[in-house]
Amino acid sequence: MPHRSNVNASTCQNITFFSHTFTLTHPSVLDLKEIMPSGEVKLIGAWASPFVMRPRVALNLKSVPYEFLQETFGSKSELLLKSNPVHKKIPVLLHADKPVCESNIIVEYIDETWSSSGPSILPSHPYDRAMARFWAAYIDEKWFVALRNFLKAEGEEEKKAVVAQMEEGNALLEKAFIDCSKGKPFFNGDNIGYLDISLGSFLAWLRVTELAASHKLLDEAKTPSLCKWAELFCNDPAVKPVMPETAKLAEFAKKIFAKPQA
Ligand SMILES: N[C@@H](CCC(=O)N[C@@H](CS)C(=O)NCC(=O)O)C(=O)O
Repeated sequence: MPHRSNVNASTCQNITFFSHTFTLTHPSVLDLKEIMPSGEVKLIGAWASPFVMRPRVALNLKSVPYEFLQETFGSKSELLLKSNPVHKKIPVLLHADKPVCESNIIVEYIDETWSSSGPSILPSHPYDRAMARFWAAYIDEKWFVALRNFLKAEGEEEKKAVVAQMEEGNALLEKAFIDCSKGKPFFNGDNIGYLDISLGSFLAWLRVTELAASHKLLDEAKTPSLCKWAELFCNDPAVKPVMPETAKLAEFAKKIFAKPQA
């Protein structure tokens, strides 16, 4: 078992031993480190995955130390296949070796399991919780699908149709932000919460898509609240250390979306 080094209480660090990265964040991490058996929390994932970013942000918010087990792009480890035999996808959280799958379910699990550490991730009122879950489902089922289609779209007509879909989605999310945030900086109010994590984890891919297409998808003039929110989200201490760098992600995107030569 690799040894974990001591960490200055006020820093955020990624410490890599062999192929595993240990992410250590907020001040109270030292307290949790003392009471949690080492190796208790592991996350199977990959740095570039927006879905994996969700539990990483949630674990950071709760100051839970974890071992990051990175999958290699294009292959699936035995541990992944054994831990998520239904979908065979990342992320998978292993808590005392018990697997939890599906990013949003993992985020809820983290919130409930470490309820007394850090801010609440799900809103406290049942109606607000229902709305957060509703919009998170919309983001995965509709908004993200349009973003992915934009990357794959061929020809001007196809691109125009996807841009229209994205703009419609962004307008809905701008309105959802105004309703959910109630004048506060985040969907969840004063702190990052469920819906912030759900949408915010796609921001790096959104930037890469904008660069590749030379087209602004999140437009200051059309969605001013979302643009302001996006900046705050990216600069949050729970987010910054796990947000993929745009240039590195753009390189990775080029590799995975490269068309085979005829
Ligand atoms: N609904 C899943 C989606 C996870 C997902 O699509 N993960 C991708 C990586 S970004 C994956 O594992 N893909 C491998 C595959 O599709 O076989 C979640 O929210 O966790």
